[in-house]
Amino acid sequence: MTDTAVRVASLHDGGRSVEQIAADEWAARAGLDLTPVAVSDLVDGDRSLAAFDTCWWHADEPPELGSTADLGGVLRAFVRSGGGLVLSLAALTAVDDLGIDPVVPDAVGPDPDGGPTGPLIKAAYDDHPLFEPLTTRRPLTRGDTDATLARYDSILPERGEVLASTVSADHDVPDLVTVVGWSLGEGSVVGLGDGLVFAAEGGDHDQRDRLARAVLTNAADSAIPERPRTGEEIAALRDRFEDDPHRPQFHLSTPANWLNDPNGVVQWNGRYHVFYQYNPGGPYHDTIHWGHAVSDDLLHWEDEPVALTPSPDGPDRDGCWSGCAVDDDGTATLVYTGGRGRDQLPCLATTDDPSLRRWEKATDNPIIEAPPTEPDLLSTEEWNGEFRDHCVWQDGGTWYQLIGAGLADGGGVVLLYESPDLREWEYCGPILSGDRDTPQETVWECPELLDLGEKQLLHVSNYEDVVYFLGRFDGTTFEPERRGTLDHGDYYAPQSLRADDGRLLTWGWVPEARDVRAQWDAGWSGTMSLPRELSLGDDGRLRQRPARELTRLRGDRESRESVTLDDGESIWLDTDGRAFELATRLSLVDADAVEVTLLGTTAENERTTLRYTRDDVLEVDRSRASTDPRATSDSQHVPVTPYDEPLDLRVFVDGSVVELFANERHCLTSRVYPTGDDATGVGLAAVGGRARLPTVDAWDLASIW
Ligand code: DQQ
Repeated sequence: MTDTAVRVASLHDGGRSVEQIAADEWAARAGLDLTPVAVSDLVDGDRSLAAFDTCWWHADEPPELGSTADLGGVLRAFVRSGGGLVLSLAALTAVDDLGIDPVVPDAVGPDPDGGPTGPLIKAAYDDHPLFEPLTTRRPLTRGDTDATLARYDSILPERGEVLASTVSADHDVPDLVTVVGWSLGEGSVVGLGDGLVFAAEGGDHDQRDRLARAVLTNAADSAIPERPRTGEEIAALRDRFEDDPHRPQFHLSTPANWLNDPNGVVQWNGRYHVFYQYNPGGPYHDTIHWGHAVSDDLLHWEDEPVALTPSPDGPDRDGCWSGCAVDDDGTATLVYTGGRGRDQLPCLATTDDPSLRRWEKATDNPIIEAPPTEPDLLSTEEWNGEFRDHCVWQDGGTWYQLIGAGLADGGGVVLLYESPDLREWEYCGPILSGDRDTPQETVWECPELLDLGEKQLLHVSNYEDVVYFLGRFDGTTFEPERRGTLDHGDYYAPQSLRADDGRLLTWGWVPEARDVRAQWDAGWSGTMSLPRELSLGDDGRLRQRPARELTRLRGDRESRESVTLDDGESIWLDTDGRAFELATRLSLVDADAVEVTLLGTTAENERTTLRYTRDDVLEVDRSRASTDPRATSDSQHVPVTPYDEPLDLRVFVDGSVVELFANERHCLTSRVYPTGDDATGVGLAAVGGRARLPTVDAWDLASIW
């Protein structure tokens, strides 16, 4: 349809404001066929929308529906029969009253920061007809205004699909959602709570005009993608990233948008379930739901529907944060942190659905009303008390729960509770505190206590690292004997399950190491580590191995035996690709270092270097890993077994993930983002002397999707 063939009804409730007059005048200048229509005429039945393609409600103050409550029925019928409804600025606040979405924007009012600003369009939608005429994904369409704007800040619409967030001057504000679409019958509703202002100075009018024209002329015809609900619909999101070389192929990853901590990991009726912190709104951390994936063999995963969604009236309104799953006498039960305003409190959900898809939240959530008063917990501008994340187990009929927290005078702490029934909890006190020498405001997040037989392992995530303590838990306190770091790279908030065969299997969140803008443009953020088997070695130290099942992903193999490299000598393997495993045993002999090049380009302008040095350090040198300035380039290090012993190295390279295991003890997971199509080279070199590599094996690894 051409612009002039589109008939637009411009809705007014009473007199027209300066902004509405400016909008109508703009439409006339732009040559749109626009007719003012009074709400009262529509409701009284004097007027019909049948002659229109699009109905535009542009309101710089929130509409008061009151006596015009029937308007919802009229507008919904119009959309269902193929019309397009555009709700701009404060008109977006009417979605609840109009029966379009029960969740209304929570950031309503003039922009406290002023312009210039505009929609930050999701990468998946920048060629959608609503945005296609724009020349950038970040158009600064609006200048300064005191009109009332309507945006979703700490919540998301329940039914609508997020199409755009906010760009402000030169930075992205992904958590301020401004453009939402709803598909209703044959038609669509588009809400633009910000971005279109006609009576104000400033802003890029060319981009604004393109946006307004595209939305008004295409709202009726543009299929708005439904918010994905079923496992199949969620899985279909993965298709968008088929050509993304940074996308992992054999790591459990988010279908799209955002993933952080693993949650509720459990083997239930034989199947492995991994839930995870998920934001369906986009690739940024906010409005956290629980995503869900399931596997029969620990290798191949299927996407499941979102398991937990914040309840608009519940204590988890702002997010369902991390938690765990337990078996309560046959009933699968989740204990998680609900966030609302400045409170974060424990909540519970149960299911009798064997697929663990449908969960019912306890009606008396939160199950603990407030953090304890002793010790004095850290409060921040954001939180009344830093008090979250749960590790729950049962022993002799009593339930125990650990919760992570921060101390007001610095350091992290793990708090213990007990309960007869998972609902009534009694506070017992801290089992361990520490890290007082780290900067104030440290919280020990995601504590987990694991029984390794002779010893127990307690790990906490302290904003920087996953610190573990090996020692003994006597039921009241944890006595640490040894401290270490679970993984020295990009790895956080791990969680474990006890498999039916007795193994302890752990996954950690592998965050991105590129900036917010790059994550937005990628359309996805975050992946899980490989599943790892944790155990205690004969030497009383922690062992971490990639789960044994992973060898089943191995395909074509390249092997070299008894490789000796002289000083300065290097060899290149034939292996190329971005999803492979490299396993080698190496001895320094008299070399200062052995270097393993990964993801190297032929021009050598990009390469990631693993460097094993005589100082007993394994380094991941990212200084030349990528020419993209948005990627982190610092080096990461892990101390390893002394150099006079051979080092057994298993390295898993998967798109942008490099996950390495040294001597089944030391782990380092790294993120790198080479840009070259030919960044697939794998090489080995000795530096400062001779090195020996008795075995070198490389396998292509199959995709798990
Ligand atoms: N992530 C969750 C919190 C937890 C943090 C929020 C750790 O529950 O403390 O997404 O990454």
